[in-house]
Amino acid sequence: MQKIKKLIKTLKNKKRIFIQTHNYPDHDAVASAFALQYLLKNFKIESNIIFHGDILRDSLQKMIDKLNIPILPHYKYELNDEDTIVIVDANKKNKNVTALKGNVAAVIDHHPGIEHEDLEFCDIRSDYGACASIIFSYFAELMLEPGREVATALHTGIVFDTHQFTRNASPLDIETVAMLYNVSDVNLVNSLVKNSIKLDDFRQYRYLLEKLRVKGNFAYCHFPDGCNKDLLAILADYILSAEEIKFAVLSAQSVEGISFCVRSKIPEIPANTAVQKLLEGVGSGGGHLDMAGGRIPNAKDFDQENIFRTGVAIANGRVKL
Ligand SMILES: [Mn+2]
Repeated sequence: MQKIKKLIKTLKNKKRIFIQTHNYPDHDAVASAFALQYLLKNFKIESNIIFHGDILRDSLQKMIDKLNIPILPHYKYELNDEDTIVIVDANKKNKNVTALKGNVAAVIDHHPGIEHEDLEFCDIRSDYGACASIIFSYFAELMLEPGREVATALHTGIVFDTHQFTRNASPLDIETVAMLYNVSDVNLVNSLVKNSIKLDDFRQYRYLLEKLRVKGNFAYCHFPDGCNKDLLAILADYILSAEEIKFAVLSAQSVEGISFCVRSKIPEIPANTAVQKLLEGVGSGGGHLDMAGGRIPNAKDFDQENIFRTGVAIANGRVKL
């Protein structure tokens, strides 16, 4: 049976359905939820899009506003045990997905992960650079055309998540965008991509350039006054754009302790194992080979010097990963 037919069958007779993105959703997560909602509606299955956390980037808020994406914080609905949840762009039991009331029936994700046995539907394809590409494959299976808004959202999600086809992009993502290209509002996509930061963010850029510590091919900076998670990721990519830097770590004070963003350009230093080594005993983290995130829940356990020393040792190959 086609994947999508199975999902539709799973959701057909459920009472209330919620499509939940990962916490602090990004463009890909919101686009995936929006497109899935549209697809289900075609089969007379109503659903609501929910998330936990905040919409951090103005660029994402602009996408939501311009495309009229009906996404709301989960507390706006009173979820109960009879509700059904579909998680997109993340997996059940992930640290970045708040467990809500209701039963998680389905997961659609492109991050490496396990298929939890209690799920009625699970579609994990880690060879895709964006969850939006997986969602579009359902449209293709059904020969269903996404409308202009949905096509624009999917197109934006793929471009952002693959960092304009430079990160984990597969031919599948490129083929998807090629198919969406004639339907989507390309000017809007380009404008969302090009205007991804605000003038006010330059304060954090200045701080970074002044305080960045570099040793060999390793770079580290801590933001004691905090830095929003999305901007931290943008700054980490920015540092890595320097040819000499191969491995970069940024950390920032946050309400949840200390947040980490790790980037690597070399296979010998997988970002996901490096972050675990860096936070060993005091926190946790995970992600991809080239990008990862982590957290030390208790700020008291954070030792900036130790992070720098460990980072240098990893970069030198003195610490086995
Ligand atoms: Mn994604």
